[in-house]
Amino acid sequence: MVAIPALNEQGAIRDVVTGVLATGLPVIVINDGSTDDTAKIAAELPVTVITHPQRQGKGQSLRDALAEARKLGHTAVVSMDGDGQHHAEDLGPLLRAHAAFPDVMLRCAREIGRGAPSWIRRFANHFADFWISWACGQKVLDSQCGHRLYPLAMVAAMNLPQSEGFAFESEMLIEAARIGTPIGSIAIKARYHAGRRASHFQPILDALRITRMISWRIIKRGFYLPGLYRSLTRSPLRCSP
Ligand SMILES: Nc1nc2c(ncn2[C@@H]2O[C@H](COP(=O)(O)OP(=O)(O)O)[C@@H](O)[C@H]2O)c(=O)[nH]1
Ligand SMILES: [Mg+2]
Repeated sequence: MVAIPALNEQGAIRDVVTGVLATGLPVIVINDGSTDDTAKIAAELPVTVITHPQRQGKGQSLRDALAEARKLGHTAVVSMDGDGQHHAEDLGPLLRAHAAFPDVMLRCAREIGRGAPSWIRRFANHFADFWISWACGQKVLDSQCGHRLYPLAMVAAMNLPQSEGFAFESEMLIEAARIGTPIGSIAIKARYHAGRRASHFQPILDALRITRMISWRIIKRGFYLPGLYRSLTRSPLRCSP
């Protein structure tokens, strides 16, 4: 099942959803208190919709999607942004990688034609990758990419992170690694569309939440120096089919 968190995505949600439905996969849209026409558009499409009357954040939206997918008996959830940044054409390779590596938590890593729109975003991405890799004890590529595949057996085995907003996705990687899940990626093309709405990522609040969560995780493990060593010396797990 493909989960699409959406906060005010009236401009893109229809195309994103129809692109996924064309692959034959079922879709769940989590409309997180949008104040535009996102709810109306989602209701017109053959998808499951979870509606939050008020914004609860990307973390809660993904937790709801994981719970719903488990209830419906699915074995994995693919998360995909609702703004058109992720493409349905990457779903085939992602699912093939999952068939070959069913126990791996997979992410799409923007490795082909990488070049974030600004140097500050590029720096922030590398900075996040370094700390998250340390906390995971394995090298994690493009840790901030939200196009991922969560095996639900893994989700059932973990203490589901309760962090808010974008920090949830970072903590999922760290908690997955803590219970022994290999973190792998497939290489996808980076796509940045110009002239789109401003990011919902709040540079200070979200970066602070993520930094606080990661530091606490590392401190709790006594600075986890073996993890730092492994993250610096071992190659990342690449699962491209
Ligand atoms: N449900 C929910 N989705 C959110 C929230 N903030 C962002 N998103 C969704 O998460 C995805 C990524 O957000 P975006 O602002 O594009 O972040 P960026 O791509 O990192 O700049 C999009 O599909 C958004 O609609 C939120 O508070 N709640
Ligand atoms: Mg985006």
